[in-house]
Amino acid sequence: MTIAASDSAAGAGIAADLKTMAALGVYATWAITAVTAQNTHEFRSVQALPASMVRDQIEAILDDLPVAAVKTGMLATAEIVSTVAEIAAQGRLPHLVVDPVVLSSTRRWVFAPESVELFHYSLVPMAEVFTPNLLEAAAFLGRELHTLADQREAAIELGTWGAALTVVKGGWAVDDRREEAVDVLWNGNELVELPAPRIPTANNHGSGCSFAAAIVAGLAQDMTTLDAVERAKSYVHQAIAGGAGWHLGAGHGPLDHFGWSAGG
Ligand code: PXL
Repeated sequence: MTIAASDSAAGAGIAADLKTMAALGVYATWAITAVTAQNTHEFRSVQALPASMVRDQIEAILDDLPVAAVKTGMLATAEIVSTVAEIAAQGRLPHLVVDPVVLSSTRRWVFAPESVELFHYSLVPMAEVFTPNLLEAAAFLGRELHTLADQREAAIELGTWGAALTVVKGGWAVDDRREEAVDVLWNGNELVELPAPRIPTANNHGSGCSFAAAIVAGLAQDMTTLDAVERAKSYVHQAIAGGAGWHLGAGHGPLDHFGWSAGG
């Protein structure tokens, strides 16, 4: 299940989640938190649903379907964050992956500022995996992150928020590793770095959503957390490579979700 918002251009949000989960062989359900009006270069408006409607969707799914893993994406209001955290605290959201959607790839703020505390103290402690990108990590920590060393420190500090595994994604490059996208993983004990060559393309809209959705798919398939993250990295790398030459819209186009193969 994904708890996230719709993107009218179908590059990010629930569309990215559904395509990713379908490509990796799991059945996706969703609870929609908000509707956004956007295309590949403009984020025009957003309308959140009432938190009670988000709760209704989540409970309708949980009361009927065998939910194996859950992802959160854009949780448009503080009320929605606290509703989701409350359901998680009841132990009803297995293998929870929290992708903190703070900024879209068009750099527009899509996060309720008062949600930061709720994330820190209520939602992230329930998470198996927490996946901020560099900009989100910087926003959460209140300082800029410029180097791979900064990124490592950020993973360790955000790890204290309580997720079993914290992944600070390297899609927004640090200054000293421009040619690679290095994801830094911290499990409270050791740091693991997953590098991938950076693909020169503007078609990266929805890459963060797709990464978290791919992790959820792996957890639903009983993979270990590390295996699920490694496969997600490979999946997103291939999906970006597959769509790199596409010309869809004037801005950040989508990924190719369906060209993936397990062998690379
Ligand atoms: O990529 C983050 C994201 C998540 N969810 C929705 C979005 C975006 C970015 O634009 O629109 C709905």
